[in-house]
This record gives sequence, C-alpha cells and structure tokens, in this order.
Amino acid sequence: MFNLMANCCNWLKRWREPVRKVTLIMVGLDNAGKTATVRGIQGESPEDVAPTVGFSKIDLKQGRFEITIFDLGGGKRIRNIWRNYYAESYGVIFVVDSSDIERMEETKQAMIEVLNSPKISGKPVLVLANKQDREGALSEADVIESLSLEKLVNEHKCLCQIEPCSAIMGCGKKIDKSIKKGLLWLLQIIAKDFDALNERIQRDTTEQKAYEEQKKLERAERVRRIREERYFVCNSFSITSSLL
Ligand code: G3D
Ligand code: MG
Repeated sequence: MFNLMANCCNWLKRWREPVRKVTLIMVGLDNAGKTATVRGIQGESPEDVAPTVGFSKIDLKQGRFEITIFDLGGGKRIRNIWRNYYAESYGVIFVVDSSDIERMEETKQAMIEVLNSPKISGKPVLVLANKQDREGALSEADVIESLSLEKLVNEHKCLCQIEPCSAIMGCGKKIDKSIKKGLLWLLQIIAKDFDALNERIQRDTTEQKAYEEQKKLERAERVRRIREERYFVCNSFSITSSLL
C-alpha cells in the first residue's frame, strides 16, 4: 500500500514537471559510431550507416524532455563546425571507438578541444566507450587512462560519466542498456541545474547570434567593396580603350 502511494506521488511529481527542451551535441572522431548510436536511440537500425556529411539533426522525446541531438561529422576537416553548436548545447555526448587504439591520441586531442571551449566548460559530458563487441577493445578504465579523462573533466569542471557500450547491439527498446543509462544520466544532471544552464545557454546563443550577424555584415561589406573596385577597374579600362 505504502509502495503504491509512493509510486503515485512520484508519477504525480513527474507529471507536474515542465516540458524541457534540450539540445545535445554528439561528437567524436569519424567512424567512432556516432550515427549508429543516434540511429539506435531513434529506434532505427544502426547497421549500414553512411558517413555523415556535415551534420544531422534528430528530435526525440524522453519523459518530460524534448531533445534535439546534433550528430556532427567527425572528419578532421569538418571538426571545426562543432564549435558552432557549443553555445546552444546543454550537454555533450562524446563517442569513442574503443577498438581503435591507434587513434586514441587524436581522440584525446579532439576531446581537449571541445572541453577547452568556454561555451562547453562546466557542462555535463557523457563518454560512450563504443565498439566493446570488438576484440581488443579498450576497457572503460583503459579509455579513461588513454584520454586522461579524470584530469581533463576536473580541469574544466565538467561532470562526466563513461559508459562502455556497443551501438550496433540493437535499437529502440533493444538498444544497449549502457547507452540508455548514459543518456538518462545526462538528462538527470541537466534537469538538476536546468535554470542556471538554461540562462547560460540563452545568454551564449544571443551572443553567438550577434557575432554571426556581425560577421555576415562584414562579409557583405567586403563583397560590396570588391564589386565596387571591379566596377571601377572595368570602367577605367573601357574609358582608356575608347581614348586609344
Ligand atoms: P560516425 O558517425 O561516428 O562516423 P558511424 O560512425 O556510426 O558511421 O559508424 C562507423 C562504422 O562503425 C560503421 O561501419 C558502423 O556500423 C560501425 N560501428 C558503429 N558502432 C559500432 C559498434 O558498437 N561495434 C561495431 N563492431 N561496429 C560499430 P561501416 O562498416 O558501415 O563503416
Ligand atoms: Mg556519422
């Protein structure tokens, strides 16, 4: 009886919680398994994924959360687009290919770059130590050591959880439990500090939009000047030719 009442109270509490819109970024090197992971979360087959060109955006619901995940391409040349999404991100999902030992240093450098950003520092980070099904994959402890994860997240005051997992194990309800557990952890941390985090995100995104607007104006001004110069050169050329 007591249990039933407690369950009812919990349900009522959850029902009264406001709907929260949350944006997350999913980053990590190319081939780490980011797209396979989001597809699994979405309930789609994680097999036969094509390399991500640029980014893809996924919307889903989890309890009282409306989540947008940006699955960002991880190739070396497009990694610099990640920073465009930092301001609006409430948390980070960093996917690691635990079986690719040769690229651990590159993975570590990519993670340092992400956490070094003032728009990310202090936000929660979920590390998915993916491809655990592969022979020779590093264990959770080895991934922590290879990435100097403890030092890194402490330095940047990021709460962090690591989950060893396999994105290709299943999808939807059959998704690897560790991925689900990690996502719930991330949402729970975000919920705990939601108001402060939300305020920071509103401030940072307004700042970023103003910066982008300024850059756009500068670009337009540059183009206008180049056109003006070209017009001037062409005109003086035709005047000179007509005089000859
Ligand atoms: P990315 O989005 O991070 O670039 P993808 O990575 O999701 O595109 O995955 C890259 C390759 O790794 C894919 O194989 C995918 O099936 C595979 N993969 C992803 N997660 C796992 C996993 O947990 N275990 C194993 N064994 N493979 C995984 P292909 O062959 O399509 O390139
Ligand atoms: Mg991808």
